[in-house]
Amino acid sequence: MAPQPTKEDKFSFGLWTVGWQARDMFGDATRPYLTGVEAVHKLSELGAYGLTFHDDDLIPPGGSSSARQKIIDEFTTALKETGMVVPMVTTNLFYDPVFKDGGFTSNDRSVRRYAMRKVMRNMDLAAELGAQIYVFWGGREGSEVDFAKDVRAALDRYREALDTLAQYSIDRGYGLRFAIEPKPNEPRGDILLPSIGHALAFINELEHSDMVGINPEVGHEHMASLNYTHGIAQALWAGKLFHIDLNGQKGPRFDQDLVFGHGDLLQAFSTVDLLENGAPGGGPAYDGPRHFDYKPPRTEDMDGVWESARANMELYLMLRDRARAFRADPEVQEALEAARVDELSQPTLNDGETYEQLLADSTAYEDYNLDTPRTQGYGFARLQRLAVQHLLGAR
Ligand SMILES: [Mn+2]
Repeated sequence: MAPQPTKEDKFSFGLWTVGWQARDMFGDATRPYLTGVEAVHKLSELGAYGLTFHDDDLIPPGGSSSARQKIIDEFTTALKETGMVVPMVTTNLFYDPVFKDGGFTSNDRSVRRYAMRKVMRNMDLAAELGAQIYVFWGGREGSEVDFAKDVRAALDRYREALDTLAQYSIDRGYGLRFAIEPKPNEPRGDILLPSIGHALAFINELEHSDMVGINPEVGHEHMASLNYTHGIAQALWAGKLFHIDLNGQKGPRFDQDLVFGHGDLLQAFSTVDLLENGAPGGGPAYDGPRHFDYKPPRTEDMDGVWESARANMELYLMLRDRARAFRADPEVQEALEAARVDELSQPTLNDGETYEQLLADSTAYEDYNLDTPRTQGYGFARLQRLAVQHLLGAR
């Protein structure tokens, strides 16, 4: 029997995921429009605790302010009725043709000013709904023509926008924390802040860097052939894993947004193991929302959409169970010890040891017997075999 999600598991979905009408580059919508209210009720029934949205998913752009208010009121009522929350909100700075050269980094200054206003307006709503995280995915921030984009100036403008918006959140007492979502390409030929590492380096240059972290997406890192588990581990190491986008991707190709784990299942296992058991000494290393940013397959009707939403949560919970069993297995513990995984936590120098003392230690170099480390096995193969046995329920 597959595990059942509950609100304590903190699963959240983007309204643009289950609400995706499956319009793609080559074909029209295959599914009806889904309102925020319907998504809240259905996801709550399925065991999710939160719904996230872009400004334009919840409120179709171009409507009157009374129409906008009506949608917000009905949405708020649905949240109250179900106990669902809005942990994160984000802005659509990519769909409207005005953003064809980006929002914060468009060469056209007036577009940049409009983009900042659009974000501020939606930050007001985010705060009103109690969101704690505000995500920035700069899908149009980039170029196809290297000569057309002064990347250093673009990064200056990106920084200016985030510094200004951070100040806005502080001054209004919104308490939002920002999370940058890296992606290497698509829709732009090349996107700025293409990987977790680029984003982390950028954050260090911000005025309010303490309130800015990242929102790494599985598929985006895999599109760049990078290891997602390693990426979020580095974000955790830097104290910057503010939010997470779980989905699946089959290697470097177009952004597939598959169900979580429906790409690299073994790496999804190590991701869940890190999130759930990766704190120093064990236990969850991350306590934020387990957010799914995926696309239900275009072949599906609404029943299939909810089936795929279930699949995300169910897979996460199955992997969480497997990861707990893996960690509790005495043979795995023995294999971890044999692989000297813990030894890496031991500082390389002795307590208080200086490089002078290291230089004076002949056992570290002059008398070091290289034969032993050259010929020893590390036992990692056994660990991987045990991991796969647990993943497939053979143990
Ligand atoms: Mn994606």
